[in-house]
Amino acid sequence: MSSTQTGTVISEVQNNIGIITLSNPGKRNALSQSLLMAMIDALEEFQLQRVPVVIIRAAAGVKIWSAGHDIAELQAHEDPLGYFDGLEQGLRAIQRFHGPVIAMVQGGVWGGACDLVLTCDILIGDESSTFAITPVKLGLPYNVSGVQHFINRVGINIAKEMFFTADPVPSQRAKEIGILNHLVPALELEKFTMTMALHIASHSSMSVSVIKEQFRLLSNANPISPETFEMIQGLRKKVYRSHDYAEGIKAFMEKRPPAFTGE
Ligand code: YXS
Repeated sequence: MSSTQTGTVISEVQNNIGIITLSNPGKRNALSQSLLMAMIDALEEFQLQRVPVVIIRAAAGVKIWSAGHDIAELQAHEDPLGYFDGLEQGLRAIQRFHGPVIAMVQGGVWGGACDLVLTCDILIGDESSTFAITPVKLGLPYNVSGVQHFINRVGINIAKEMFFTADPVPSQRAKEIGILNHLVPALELEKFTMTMALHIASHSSMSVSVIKEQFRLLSNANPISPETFEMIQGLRKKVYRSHDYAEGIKAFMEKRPPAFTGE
């Protein structure tokens, strides 16, 4: 078993299964540019080593799996989720990895990290896992592909409730609405997840890989007209140029509730 610690991520291979452990507890595994680049590097290395399945996890027993996008890296008046943003690059790296990426979750998953685990191919959590998508708490506009991820995963009505309330969805409800593939007792979580990973790895990796790519292409097959895309981008620009977004970031950094004005 080889193990590499790159700053905020530990990557290792166990029985030919790749394991990426988010490892920045002081910042609640916030998805900083450096953490995301380390995750992408680990996936690229696993791809080169022809590792068939990858598990993304946090350290055992954490209360927060990931606090989402690193708010300290968000810039008021700029698109927070542009195509080349680290989070978006990370989500695409997960989608394009040649084999299944399994998210193994204990603790709270917040904001962009919720998009990340929903972008993984399989999601397995224990009773402590919760899932919250939180742009409205920061006055932030989510992006087209991100909203689509949620609609694809939980359906439009549940996705609306998640986005509008920004409330953490507890594990039992997450299982009921399809966020979790499996809800497993904490003590069994690691064994259950590794057993599934090894089971998938025992099948034809070429067949699995091509079927994963078919899912990616079909789930993205929602053509919208250039005018519709430009309208969405225009609406998003109003939000990320707003007072509320600047206030959302400032309030978090000052550790106080935001004073939104709806402008
Ligand atoms: O004060 P220090 O230096 O110790 O740092 C504190 C927090 O500032 C830091 N931290 C973060 N830093 C950057 N980005 C974050 N998202 C973030 N979250 C936390 O970590 C240190 C410990 O935080 P603390 O004391 O609050 O820990 P806690 O255990 O009491 O509470 C854990 C959380 C996760 C409940 C709490 O930290 C929290 O509510 N964090 C923000 C969660 C959130 O709203 N995430 C969304 C980020 S924006 C995003 O992902 C998308 C763009 S969107 O908004 O669209 O969803």
